[in-house]
Amino acid sequence: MRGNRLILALDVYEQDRALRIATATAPYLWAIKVNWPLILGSGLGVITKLKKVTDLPVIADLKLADIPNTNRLVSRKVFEAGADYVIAHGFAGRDSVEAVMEEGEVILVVDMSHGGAKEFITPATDGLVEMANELKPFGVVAPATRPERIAYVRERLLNGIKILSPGVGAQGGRIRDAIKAGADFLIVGRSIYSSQNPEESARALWEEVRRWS
Ligand code: OMP
Repeated sequence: MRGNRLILALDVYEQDRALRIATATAPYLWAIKVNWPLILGSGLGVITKLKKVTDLPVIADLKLADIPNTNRLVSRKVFEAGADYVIAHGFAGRDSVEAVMEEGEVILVVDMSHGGAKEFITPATDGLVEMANELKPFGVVAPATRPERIAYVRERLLNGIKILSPGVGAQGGRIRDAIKAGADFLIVGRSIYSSQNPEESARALWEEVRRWS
C-alpha cells in the first residue's frame, strides 16, 4: 500500500478519458475502482489498460448478487482481465459469495451510502458482518454518508478486514468523519473525475486523508 487510502471511483464511459484521469491522479491513489459505466462504455479490456498505465490495484465494482455459478462465470472473466478485487453483495447468500472468493479477492457490501439503503441493506448489516467475519474477505463497504454506520461495522468486524467507504464529496460525506469512525479507505468519484482539474482535486483529497490519518 503506497501509504495511501484514496480509491478513485472511475465512473466515466470513455476509455481515453478514463486513462487520462487515471494517469493524472495515480500518484494520489491506493487503487482504482471500475463500475458498470466504464466496463459497458469501454469494454472489459479497460481494466487491463488501467493496470498497465497506473500499476495500481483495480477493484471491479460489479456488486455481484447472483447464483453461485453465474457469480463464478462473471467474476472469472473480470479477474482474468486483471482485476485484483471484486465487490459482491452478501444478501444472495454465503454460497454465492464463496463462488466469487474461489476466483479471487472479494469486497463485501455490508451497508450502503444512499437513502434507500435503510430499506433493506441497513437492517441486514449484522448478518452481513457475521458473514464477513466467517468468510474473511479483503474488506467490506460501509457508507461515509453515515459515519455512525462505519463505527457500528468497525465494532463488530474482525481486525484485519478493511472498511472501504464511499459517499465522500458528491453524496455529502466527509473524509474526517469517515476516518474517525474507522474507515480504512475512502472511495471518491465525482469530486475527482467531474472536477476541472482531477489531478489537483485528487491531490487535495489525498492531503486531507493524510491530515486525519
Ligand atoms: P461518487 O458519489 O461519485 O463519489 O461515487 C461513489 C462510488 O462509490 C460509485 O462508484 C458508487 O457506485 C460507489 N458506491 C456508493 O456510492 N455507495 C455504496 O454504498 C457503495 C458503493 C460501492 O460499492 O463502491
